[in-house]
Amino acid sequence: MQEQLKAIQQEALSKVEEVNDLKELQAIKVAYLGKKGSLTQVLRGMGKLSPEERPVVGEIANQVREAITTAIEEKNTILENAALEKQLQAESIDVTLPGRPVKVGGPHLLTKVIEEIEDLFIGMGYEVREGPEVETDYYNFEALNLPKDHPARDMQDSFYITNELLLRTHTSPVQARTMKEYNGEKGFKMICPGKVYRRDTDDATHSHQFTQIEGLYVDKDVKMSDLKGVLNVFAKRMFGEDRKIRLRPSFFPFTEPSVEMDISCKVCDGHGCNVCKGTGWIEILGAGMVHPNVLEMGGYDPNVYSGFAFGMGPERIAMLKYGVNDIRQFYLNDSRFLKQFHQA
Ligand code: 2U9
Repeated sequence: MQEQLKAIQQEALSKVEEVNDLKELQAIKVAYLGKKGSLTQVLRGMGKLSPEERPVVGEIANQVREAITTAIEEKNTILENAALEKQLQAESIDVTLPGRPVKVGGPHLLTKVIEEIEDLFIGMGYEVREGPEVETDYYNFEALNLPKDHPARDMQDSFYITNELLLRTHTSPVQARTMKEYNGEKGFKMICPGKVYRRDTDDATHSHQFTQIEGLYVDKDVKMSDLKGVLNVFAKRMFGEDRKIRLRPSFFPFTEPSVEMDISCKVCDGHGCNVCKGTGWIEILGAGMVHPNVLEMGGYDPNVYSGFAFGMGPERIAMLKYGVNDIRQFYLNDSRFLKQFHQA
């Protein structure tokens, strides 16, 4: 049995020497020292030994167990350190390496222009209102003097959801809702920015979804000159103190009289160029005095109250101000296009 014990020790130590994997090392431990281990097996035979032999063999058996246990623990430490070192290597960060560029975003050009216009009117005492994009036919059309069979409805080809619900074609319904809310009790000034939808084929100047900012000022004795004054301030603040404005007669079902406002062309300073198609003027927005029918439907007595309204397309203003020649660029989310305006 002593030879057996020596052989087991030899065999175990050489296996421990060769092994390079913690799991395999664990398996060796079980194979030799475990309940069914070969050393344990031999020791079960000690009962058959003579009383003289037992302490000798017992001592050798303990030495063998000690030697195998120690060798396994030392090898375990070596393999664990090697595994840690390997992990540290794998996880080591070369701090001298350049960092990954963190792409910093920025406000979308349209957001910037809309906020610029909002700040301008907030500065003139206007409140900013928002409203539902899924609108009723009443507030999108009827309340704006566009009864069911009115031809102008076709001008605003619409995405109907049901006979009574559609994607709003302008933000005017929000003004109509606000009038209803104040219900002729008091005057107010508001602007309403937001997305609107028209069944249009997208091209460089048209998009089925675009934004609008409309405004409304209702009070006693609001005059056309008030409108002209506000539009003049708007034009100069948005496009430069040197710009001149011009109001041309126009028509909208919800305003009477109606005008379109032009600003003098920056490129040719009004002398005529291809940007202003030789006119020297660039059309910016539409406006007018609120139609008495619209005041009435809003709960305002047109003999007591009057008002002016205006409407503009922020995409158009951004295209003019930043030289963008295709409205679709605003929606393609092409970072090469968008990041140009981060510092603008
Ligand atoms: C109420 C009363 C009157 C809003 C107005 C315009 C003129 C206008 C166009 C601008 C660019 C539409 O997107 S666009 O093509 N809008 O020119 N909008 S007056 O008039 C109102 C609105 C609400 C209760």
